[in-house]
Amino acid sequence: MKRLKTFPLIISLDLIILITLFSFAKTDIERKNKTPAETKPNIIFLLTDDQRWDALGALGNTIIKTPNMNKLANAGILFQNTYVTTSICCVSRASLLTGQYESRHNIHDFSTDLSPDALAKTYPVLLKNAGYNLGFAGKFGVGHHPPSSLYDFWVDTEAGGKGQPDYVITGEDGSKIHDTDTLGNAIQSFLNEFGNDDKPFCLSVSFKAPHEQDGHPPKYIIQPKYKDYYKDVTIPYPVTAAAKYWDQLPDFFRTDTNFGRSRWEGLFGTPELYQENVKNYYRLITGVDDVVGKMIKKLDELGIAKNTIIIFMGDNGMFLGEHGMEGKWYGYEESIRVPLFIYNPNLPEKIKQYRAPQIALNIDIAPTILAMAGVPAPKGMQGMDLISLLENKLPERKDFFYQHYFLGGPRIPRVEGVVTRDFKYMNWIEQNYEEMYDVKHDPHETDNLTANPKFITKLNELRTRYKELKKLHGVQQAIWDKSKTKF
Ligand SMILES: [Ca+2]
Repeated sequence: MKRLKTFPLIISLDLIILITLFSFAKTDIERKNKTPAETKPNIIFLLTDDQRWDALGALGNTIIKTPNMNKLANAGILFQNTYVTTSICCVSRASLLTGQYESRHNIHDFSTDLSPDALAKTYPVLLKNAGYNLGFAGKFGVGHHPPSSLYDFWVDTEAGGKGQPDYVITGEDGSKIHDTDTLGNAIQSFLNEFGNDDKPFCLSVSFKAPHEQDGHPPKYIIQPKYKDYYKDVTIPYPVTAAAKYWDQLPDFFRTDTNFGRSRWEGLFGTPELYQENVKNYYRLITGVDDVVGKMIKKLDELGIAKNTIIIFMGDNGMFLGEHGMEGKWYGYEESIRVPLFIYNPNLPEKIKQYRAPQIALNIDIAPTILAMAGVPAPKGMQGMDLISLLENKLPERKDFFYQHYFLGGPRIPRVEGVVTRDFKYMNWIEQNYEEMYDVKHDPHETDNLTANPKFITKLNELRTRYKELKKLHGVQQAIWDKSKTKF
């Protein structure tokens, strides 16, 4: 009787084990029998908020600790000259999703949603249509009605389109959790649920770090475990923090109403504030770096690291005291340059670990992701597939159009311009005030060359190019006037 009783149990356990083994083996065989070109890669797109290009060890910063990001950056393609076409969260994020300039995606403020048509042509939705599981965690940052229903996994830290998440949220049980920890947990949950599914996945994560918490004054709210990081270091002042560089800016710009100046006052206005707040900005990035480390570990544990592409980028840059400012928006390097690396172990050896000097833009991300997934990019995308660029299948861009219209002067004077690898031309469009810098020899943009007769040919050349690009990508005054009131 005992035997009879236990026999079916043994059989059923064996069966369960066999079925389990078979199903694992089936997935494994299905994937292994395919060539890399047939297997869709998993894609993880990590976006930090306001991380400037050089706030990364791999890009030459000797103070900040970003060991995990460095590891990926050094094993992947590390772009040396990555810019955003508009340096503000909502517009840049819409460009990342759509691969389009502001004038085409029409997101000029924080409250406008992408239309259903525009949404259908964003990289996540196109990947979903191609059979991907879709995940999102963090600050979506475009409009007040983020498209959570299109996703298989959604963790929203901005309370459904509020605009900016709070760094610290109190859970139902009264415990407090930092945004970076929330997103670290979300990544682990997503990978547990979708990491080894039959379908590939695309996970986009948008950290709040290292954006300041808005308020009067704004603050950087760090995870307490990082409070002693950098405490024995003195952060050197940047070259253009000297008062003369703020003083040489035009009168219309040099007001206390200018957001860049008023935030500087509250965050960097004294040497003590400067030390503490730059360190806090670095501490927030180190917090993200730890999340990246845990994510890499998880991908290894799940055995999917070799088929998972990791893209890391900042949504716009940040002045840390340069030209007497804190913030972004304007056309100077610290504001418009961001970090970017693409870790893709399946790329050809020749470009896999390339230090790419070419100009890369936020509008390139969507077409690049789609190309790596073997999904055709819609015609309306204006960016380029960066992998094809590095493989010399596409010509390198010589310049790009920069534009920033939100709010306008005196709070955020409007600016447009042309950026090349060597020179930069900016026009403050409300005043028609021009600036031109030889960024190759004057990387801190200290010497405005517009009145220098030696550079008149270059100035005229860039003025002509500016007019051409403005026709293609400029936004009409009637449109930006409307955005004035819409936060
Ligand atoms: Ca931002």
